[in-house]
Amino acid sequence: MHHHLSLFSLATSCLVVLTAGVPLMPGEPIPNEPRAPQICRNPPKRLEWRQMSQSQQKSYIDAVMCLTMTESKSGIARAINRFDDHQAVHSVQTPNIHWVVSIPFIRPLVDHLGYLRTFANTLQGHFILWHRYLVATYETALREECGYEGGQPYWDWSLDANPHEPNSMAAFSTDVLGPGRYSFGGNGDFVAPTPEQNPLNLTGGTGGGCVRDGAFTPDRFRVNYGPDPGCLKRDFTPWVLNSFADPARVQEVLDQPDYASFARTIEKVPTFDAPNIHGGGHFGVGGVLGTIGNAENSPGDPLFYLHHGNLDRVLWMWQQKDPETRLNQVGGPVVPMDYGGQNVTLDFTVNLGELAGDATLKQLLDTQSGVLCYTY
Ligand SMILES: [Cu+2]
Repeated sequence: MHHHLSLFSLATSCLVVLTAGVPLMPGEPIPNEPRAPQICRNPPKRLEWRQMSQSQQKSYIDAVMCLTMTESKSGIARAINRFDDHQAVHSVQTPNIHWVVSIPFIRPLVDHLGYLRTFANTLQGHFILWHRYLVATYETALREECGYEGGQPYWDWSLDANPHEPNSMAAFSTDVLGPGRYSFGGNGDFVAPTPEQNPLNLTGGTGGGCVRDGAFTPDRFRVNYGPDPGCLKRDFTPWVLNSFADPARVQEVLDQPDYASFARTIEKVPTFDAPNIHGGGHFGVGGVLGTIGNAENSPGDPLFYLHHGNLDRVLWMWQQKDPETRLNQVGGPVVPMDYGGQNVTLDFTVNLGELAGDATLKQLLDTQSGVLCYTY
């Protein structure tokens, strides 16, 4: 059974918002009440997948499977279970839904680049902090609803990328993407994409079909949400992973002097000519046809949370270099790529629909603010 928002509860939450005086952006979904302040005690420590013991890896995979067997509560149509919920919230919060319809100059840009459609809250100042909140909310669901006791793992792809051998498949042959029952599995069978499926003309894909090994094979796991329900798909694209996940690209991000430039360098510009660490995990693993490279629905691949977990760790490491400043600083455009336009501020509010309370960017800067509670 699905949960549905009644008109009454919509009206009630709207009333709460108006009473609280929170400004509503045009086209924004109706916010929830802010999460009650909590104190962060015993923050779980997030580990690289290969730092975890086999039993820790098993308990993580078991908890993800548990989410897929727990009833949805996002209220989003076609989200069947709690795993789907997080994918669905990512999917509905795309820039085209939020902004493009009402901002004419962005429309031709999006239609031309295609890429902008690809990721929720992308190329905006709040991109990395919105994703921090999504990953942390998923981690909380694993812990509170599925008995997982650890932190959200991450995949440090910079350990595996080899920029000097762009065609090497070695980065895909580690224990992260291994074939074992408690690994994330490998490539899909080769499928040649049609031109319509590949508007950005990404070359070098080696897969495209269903994942045949690891924990998320078709007999155990199904992508329910999005335009392509069915098996989990991968389309390993080695040149993208090897160049985009290059340790030098990570260092370039860590060397940025302020939040706005940090945020911009993580994503760069929407083209494959500009290697950027965000695109590395998505297009290196997902290519043209893989789930994690797909449109709004990249969180349909459980590996999404390890990829974004690592991006979040890069943010955390950058913040640790100057916490006094960097736990109190945001920037970057409200509108995708609108550099020079309105910037996000510390009290800019983001939401995850019904999955969690609304949060300000200030609350999301600190991984132990109480709204968040984890460490690396
Ligand atoms: Cu992403």
